[in-house]
Amino acid sequence: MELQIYIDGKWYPKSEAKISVFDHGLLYGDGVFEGIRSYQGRVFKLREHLDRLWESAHTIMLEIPMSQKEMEKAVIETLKRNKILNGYIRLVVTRGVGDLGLSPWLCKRPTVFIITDNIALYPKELYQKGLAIITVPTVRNLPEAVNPSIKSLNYLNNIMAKIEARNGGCMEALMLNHQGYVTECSGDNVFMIKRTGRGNTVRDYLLLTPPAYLGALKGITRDAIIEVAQKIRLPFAERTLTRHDFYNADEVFLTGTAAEVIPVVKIDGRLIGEGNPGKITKMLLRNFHELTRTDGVRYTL
Ligand code: PXG
Repeated sequence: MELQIYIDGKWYPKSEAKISVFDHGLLYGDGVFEGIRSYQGRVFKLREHLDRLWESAHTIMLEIPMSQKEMEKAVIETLKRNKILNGYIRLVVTRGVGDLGLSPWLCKRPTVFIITDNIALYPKELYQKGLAIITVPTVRNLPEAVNPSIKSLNYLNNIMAKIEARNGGCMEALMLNHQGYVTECSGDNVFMIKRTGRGNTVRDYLLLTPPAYLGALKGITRDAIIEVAQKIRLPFAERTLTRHDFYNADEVFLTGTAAEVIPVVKIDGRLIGEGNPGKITKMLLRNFHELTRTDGVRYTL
């Protein structure tokens, strides 16, 4: 059976799931979206994703034409129709169909669509060996322009970064803000760990990540990792961090819905720690997986 896609209250087979060329989501990138995971029939942090979607929409003055409860039902129904227990969910709300001018108020009704699919996991060896990343020339969008905390359909800033990383032989880009401080990667948040004591217990380490206001998305996985750190009593702080701080970290990792937690072992040619995924990163990943088994909105097929 073909994948069934939700568009504005109805489901269509993938080959017939189409949006107008006059939709401002396409013409101007005028819209917002979310990427969500489900694990064993639990939609991980669904409420948090919906809150973020509603916040993004509120900032761009886009009124989502349904309630959060209705959206939750539509997501779960789409998963059920596709018989997906472990999957990826892409939720998109565009300004809708308008004319060839920018004017969003001429768009009559926002378009809502939901794609659920089986998740394309990253290769296992990435998690075992770790990733090499590279700082790219394109800086992260200024918070004073289009705030990176808005998960908008305008992803060119990140796509430029992704291209530059690939040109430099890496899969992911480390993005700085206009002042040169580390913000995040093209599709993931970034964390570092610094040993502060002898290293016998987690209390001897400090988990650090840049504050979102420097120019990062407030990642749901980022929040989940902070939650896990608190649970295992790993000290944590948000801090303004430079590339120098990251080069000299003991461990570095990325977080995102698709990637979960990916260890970083090289940045701009500098080895991080011993050049292998670190023990605190592994501990966080184990605890994160535990959280995905217990958290989230449940459904059955
Ligand atoms: N930063 C940015 C810029 C993102 O787009 C994250 C951080 C991580 O946020 P979450 O909430 O997922 O922990 C994201 C989200 C992809 C892809 O195909 C990645 C994202 C979104 C859409 C597609 O790699 N990452």
